[in-house]
Amino acid sequence: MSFEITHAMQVLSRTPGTLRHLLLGLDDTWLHADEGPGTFSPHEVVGHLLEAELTNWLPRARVIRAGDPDAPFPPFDRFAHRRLHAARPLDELLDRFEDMRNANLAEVKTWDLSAGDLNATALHPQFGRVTLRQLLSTWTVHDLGHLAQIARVMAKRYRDAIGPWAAFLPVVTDRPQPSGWDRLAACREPLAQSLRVHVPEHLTQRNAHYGELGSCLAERGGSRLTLGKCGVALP
Ligand code: NI
Repeated sequence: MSFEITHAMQVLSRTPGTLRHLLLGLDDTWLHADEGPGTFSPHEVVGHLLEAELTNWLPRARVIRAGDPDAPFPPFDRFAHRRLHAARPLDELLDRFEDMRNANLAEVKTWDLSAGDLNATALHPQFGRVTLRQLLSTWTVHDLGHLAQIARVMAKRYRDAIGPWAAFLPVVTDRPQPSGWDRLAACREPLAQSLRVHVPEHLTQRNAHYGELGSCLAERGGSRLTLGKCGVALP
């Protein structure tokens, strides 16, 4: 289906309220559940969505709007919420997210986007040229993906409790726990920040030599380290 900005805004404007109704007042055991090391809890998803609202979607859309088709996007750290928002209460994060989302949607409305405007481009650090239409579509799908993730993480808390019904409820078996190497990859950014070292991406790929990553980190932290929140210990 083709992208319509008014239709996208119907979804984007509802996300803060959807999160508020789904999460506010829930016990911490729901809010801080996750799918294993390196994965997001519902509380972390809200912090991540807030951070994306502040530093990803509109800052990047403004780069496209400025008119240079090859201007680079500002970087986005998808783990920044772990540094910035981990200790903040959920109601505060939800309020801030809602305020930022409303402000961002109000700004997009003032642009009165034409089809030509939506075809304007800038440079994504990994994908190269992307259009404003793709960026705004992704903003919408990113919300829906994280809402689905929250529902999945919460459902999995009762995976054992539902007994044989698990066979008919794939939400409790989708996305199995990441493997060791997936965990390393997911932890690369927070790890690099917490240890103040650069961890090259190729060292966290599946085909990397385990000892290479170990020795790279050991230079700074001794012979045995735990990788940030993901809890993978290196020899
Ligand atoms: Ni995300």
